[in-house]
Amino acid sequence: MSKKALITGITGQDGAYLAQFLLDKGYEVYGTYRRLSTPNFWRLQYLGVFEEVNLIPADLLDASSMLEAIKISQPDEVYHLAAQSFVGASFEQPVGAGEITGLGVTRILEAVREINPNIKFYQASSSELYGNGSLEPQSEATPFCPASPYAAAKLYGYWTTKIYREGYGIFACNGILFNHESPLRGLEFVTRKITNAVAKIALGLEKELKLGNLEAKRDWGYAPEYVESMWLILQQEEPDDYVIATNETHTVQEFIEKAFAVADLEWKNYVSVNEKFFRPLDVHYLQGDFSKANKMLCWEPKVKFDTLVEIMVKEDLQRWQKWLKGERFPWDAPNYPSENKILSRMWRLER
Ligand code: NAP
Ligand code: F7E
Repeated sequence: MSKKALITGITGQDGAYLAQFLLDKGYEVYGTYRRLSTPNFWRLQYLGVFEEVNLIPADLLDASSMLEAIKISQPDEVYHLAAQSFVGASFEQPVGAGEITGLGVTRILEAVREINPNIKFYQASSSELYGNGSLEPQSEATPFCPASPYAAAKLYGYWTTKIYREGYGIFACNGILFNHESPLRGLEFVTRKITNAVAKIALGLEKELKLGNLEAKRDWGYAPEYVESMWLILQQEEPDDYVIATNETHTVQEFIEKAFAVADLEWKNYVSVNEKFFRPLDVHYLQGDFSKANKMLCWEPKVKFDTLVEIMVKEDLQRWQKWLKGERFPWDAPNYPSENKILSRMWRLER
């Protein structure tokens, strides 16, 4: 009999890639989605897996819907990926960050404990846990020092996962994943914001790109490779926590330089800095030491920085070219007026 997996947040970047990965492994895949005024299944459709997954309506704010999701799917493995995942927005809605990204973990773990404590549980922990606490590459042993409401909520989720492992004997694991990107990345994250803008500028659809802190350093990997690590983590004999990263670090400016170069454009002619895109606090340096994952899971990243940027720019260019020729396909960008245009219409209190 095939194994069953429940993915919370199946409509997101990682959820869609993980669904595809598990289907390829022969799993029966269930996923939670939340009701939105405009349904958001484009990633599952883009990967051609929408017809193969089983969808369960659920919201992390509603414990009864989490319980229902576990009852319906009766999974062997739960991959808890749903969260309010945008760090910037967590400063605007800090209580929501705690409720959804933090307490949401307890809601689903309680459902697991009540219905079947033998279910294996993966928690989507994050390199944001490290904040600005270390000037050395971060490993499982590096102390956490969160620098946003998002990171504080993820720290709560991280510890809750360990507590359910040690206190209740649940096979519960943290994947401490560093930034991972792809053509399915949300448009407000800096990488996709850049690659989508580069494509539009190259095709004469846009003239400029406004960004915030260009000096922040991130360890950027390729999302399809990172979802494999989630599965590997749950296939081990013992539950444990693992850093997943590339061990390379690059500034936002380096990403911009490379992305514009892929389209034969000079970035300085188009990019400006706008303070609206700065956060009250930012994480300055992330570089992950994935040696434990390499040793225990035999996992290593293959797609590195230059290739990642090329994949993303080329796919965004291709999509806009097809669009201009009149082709229609599931995709987020055409309905997005650009963040700058949204921000120019947005009211908020001065911080
Ligand atoms: P994403 O694309 O933003 O997807 C997040 C998912 O969570 C979406 O399916 C979203 O649904 C769902 N969601 C949001 N609020 C919810 C709620 N109240 N109830 C139920 N579902 C809700 O994020 P991602 O990049 O795939 O990341 C997956 C997970 O890994 C997240 O927990 C993120 O914090 C964590 N993480 C990501 C990275 C990274 O670099 N990508 C690194 C470390 C950790 P909608 O589609 O309806 O919005
Ligand atoms: O920002 C800077 C920004 O929003 C990266 C999430 O998946 O990874 C992600 O969080 C850096 C920051 O990702 C703009 O200030 C400059 O220093 O793409 P980001 P993030 O905050 O690193 C972690 C691991 C997660 O867990 C999260 O879920 O880029 N930056 N200018 C900008 N960032 C954005 N978004 N927009 C700008 O205009």
